Amino acid sequence: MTQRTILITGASGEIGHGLISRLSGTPGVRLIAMDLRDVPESIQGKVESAHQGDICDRAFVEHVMSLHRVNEVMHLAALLSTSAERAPEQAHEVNVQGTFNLMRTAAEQAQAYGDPIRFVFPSTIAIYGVEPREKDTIPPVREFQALRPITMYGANKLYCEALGRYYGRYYRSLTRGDRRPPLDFRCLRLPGIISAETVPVGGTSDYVPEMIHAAARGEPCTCFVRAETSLPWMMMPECVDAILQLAEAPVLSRCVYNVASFSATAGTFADAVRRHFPGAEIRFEPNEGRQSLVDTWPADVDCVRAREDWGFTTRWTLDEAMTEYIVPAVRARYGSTTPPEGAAS
Ligand code: AKB
Repeated sequence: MTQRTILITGASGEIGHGLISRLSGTPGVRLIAMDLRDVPESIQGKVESAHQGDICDRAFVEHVMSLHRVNEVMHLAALLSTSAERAPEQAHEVNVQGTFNLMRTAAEQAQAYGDPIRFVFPSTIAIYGVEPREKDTIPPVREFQALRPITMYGANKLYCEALGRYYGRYYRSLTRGDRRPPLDFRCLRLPGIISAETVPVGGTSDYVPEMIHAAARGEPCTCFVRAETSLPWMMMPECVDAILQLAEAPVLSRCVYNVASFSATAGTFADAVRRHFPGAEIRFEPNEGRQSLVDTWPADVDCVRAREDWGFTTRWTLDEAMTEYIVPAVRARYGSTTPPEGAAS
């Protein structure tokens, strides 16, 4: 059986939780977790080894990678868009220098062992910069269009996509000869992600998960964007599916892919939340700063490439996601007593 030794950075974050829960116990898969924070016990029990440290510290990254002879990296650690806008220089350190440390170390290790390392990198819709006045009228954005991010986070991710393409395709092209490039780089541009299990921190698409979790806890919620604000979305299980589908796909001719399940406005989500949690108090009080970031992110993205090249599929529409995933899971989590939609009283 092929042995996959997967290093997961940002293991204590939202996607890290989802990925580790899904991969843990898979035959032939060894999981190595890395995070700046303490890796919680719930995760430690699911991985072979957990390391607390900073991806900006190159010696730490080298130590962990050489200790385990990693052959796959899923690099999730990053400062998200709102956090990055509040501390742009620190974001650059983590999002660019940290990513460079990982790619460079992985490339060196790949060369030492003569085997490319697969490097899976979640990018984001924040790498796009559409004209706000055209946002709702242009067709779903394709991978090569509107690459004009206005945030530090978007700029960092777009540059790291280019860095990954370099290590995966063009590394030392003048002197490499017949040797393969050291990384097998694969990147997905994620939309807003909604998890029923965890609440995001530091993102600008956090307004939807915030309203869902607040409603399930019976707390009021103030949405920081206008009700008509539209973005592409996907549920956490679909995000984990997509990362694994991409990681497990055979050789690919391209390395960057849009993925999303559906597009919806904040108001549509608020209506859906109110249907399932009739007492939900959701008010719209746009924060002009955060609104201006989201206004440059596309209302929808074109996912044809991902569907054609590696069979990307989604599970749910918004209504199905609420009924089949979000509502049962958040009710189980918070023990909400609000009757489900349509239930007899
Ligand atoms: C954020 O809001 O920063 C992220 C993203 C869209 O990449 N969720």
